[in-house]
Amino acid sequence: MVESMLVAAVTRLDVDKVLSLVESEIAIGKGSIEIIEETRQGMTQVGHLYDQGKYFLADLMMSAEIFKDVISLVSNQANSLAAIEPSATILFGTVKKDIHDIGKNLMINLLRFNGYNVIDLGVDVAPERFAEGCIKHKISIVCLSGLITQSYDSMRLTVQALEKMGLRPGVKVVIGGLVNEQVRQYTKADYWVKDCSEGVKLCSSLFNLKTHQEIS
Ligand code: B12
Repeated sequence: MVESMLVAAVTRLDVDKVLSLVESEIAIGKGSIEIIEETRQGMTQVGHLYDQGKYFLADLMMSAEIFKDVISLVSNQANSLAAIEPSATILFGTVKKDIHDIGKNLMINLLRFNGYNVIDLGVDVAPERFAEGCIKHKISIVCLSGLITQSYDSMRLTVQALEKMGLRPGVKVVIGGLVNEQVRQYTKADYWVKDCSEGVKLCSSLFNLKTHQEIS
């Protein structure tokens, strides 16, 4: 697969190039989800370079700043579309020991844009807080985000906390971030998703609602 110019510019942490590419992509009508996904692919490359010792923590932080700039450019575009009235409530948080929140915040914004009421518990959220939140807000879908290896144990403990409180199977658990089917099985979550577009579709099918793209 040929890497897009945007993916390459994010990988190089070339902020000026990234912003000019995003502006031209918006101008030619490229969808915001596509732009966000390409930016995310670039950040994945940044992660690999960090893993190989070619990039440092400051570079990870730089990639996070670039991502925020991209989001503010594409959200100007998205805000021009009419939002839908909130319909169903989802509880969302980054699990204990993990502080990555860019994907979580993005996913929450997209869910809100698609008409959901989302309660954001923040980052480093303990399993009991998810369980308490489910009871307090009568939740049927909990979304857990996690990007580091330790987050898998936190996700598993969160599912166990829901079980202990007698909340399963009424509460469905969706995991996202750096996860896959193996992680889903380990954590005993109900679903895993690879990106935000899958995430919105999944929540819509769980609530049996249409996504914004389908409606407009
Ligand atoms: C930016 C970044 C940081 C920033 C985070 C800033 C912030 N406010 O979030 C900072 C610099 C703080 C950071 C810190 C650390 N990081 Co970091 N970080 C990254 C990086 C480069 C990008 C992550 C990101 O934001 N991507 C963009 C977003 C949009 O993508 P996303 O999170 O995947 O989310 C998308 C989907 O997954 C989905 N989604 C996400 N969550 C959910 C949840 C649900 C329910 C749903 C439906 C969907 C969904 O929606 C999003 C859009 O599609 C990744 C590399 C990578 N491969 O991801 C490393 C990475 C995650 N970090 C890593 C590491 C090691 C660390 C540190 C331990 C480094 C250190 N030595 O201190 C610390 C961890 C601190 C902690 N306790 O959490 C490793 C983790 C390796 C591992 N397996 O454990 C990675 C993979 C880098 C690598 N080595 O390749 N990091």
